[in-house]
Amino acid sequence: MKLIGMLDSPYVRRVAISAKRLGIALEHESVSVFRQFEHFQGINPVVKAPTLVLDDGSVLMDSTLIIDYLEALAGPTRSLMPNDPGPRLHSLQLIGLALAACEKSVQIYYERTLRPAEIQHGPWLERISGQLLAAYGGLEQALAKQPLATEGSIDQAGITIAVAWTFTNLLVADQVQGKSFPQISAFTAYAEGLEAFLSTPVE
Ligand SMILES: N[C@@H](CCC(=O)N[C@@H](CS)C(=O)NCC(=O)O)C(=O)O
Repeated sequence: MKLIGMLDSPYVRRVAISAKRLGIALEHESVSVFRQFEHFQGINPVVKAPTLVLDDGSVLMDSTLIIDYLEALAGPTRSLMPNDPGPRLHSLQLIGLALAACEKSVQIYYERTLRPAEIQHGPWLERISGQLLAAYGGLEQALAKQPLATEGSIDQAGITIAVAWTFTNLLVADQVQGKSFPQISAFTAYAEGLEAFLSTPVE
């Protein structure tokens, strides 16, 4: 199976890291959705990263759906998600916040880099900046109340939070200040030191 997309995408990176933690080997082809649009289109006409190309040539897109499929391949003993409904709901809530933070970071970046400066829309930027801070604020509170496990382990919520925070700090660092989010910063520093993260660097 081949994972298509660049590791500067938090969605691609969370799939690549999850696959490693699930013990699933993926080939990786780093294709840019912008600079290599036509090549990407040949693989997936919708041009969304990540795209997973299966061994029979069929295609699956969206990081959460790809991870769901990888989880099914890996089986329940290797799962990165808690099984019981209560802890699972908590994990899903954290993942939802982290994915919203990724989405808002991407929107801010696209607004700044893809739209000509003279037609950038201030109220829209203000709205998505507020949403980004709300997502990280929710995560910070949740981690302060119930820290994520460390000591060598990491689950899907942890992977997605750390990937999101690294991404936001690379792309739109001015939007967030580490000192306002000490729990998220400390957890990300821990996660980025794990082998699965170190061997999956942002391109
Ligand atoms: N919900 C999707 C979001 C994927 C996404 O937006 N990827 C970006 C790259 S970071 C992309 O494909 N951008 C190109 C486009 O949307 O045209 C997921 O989780 O995979």
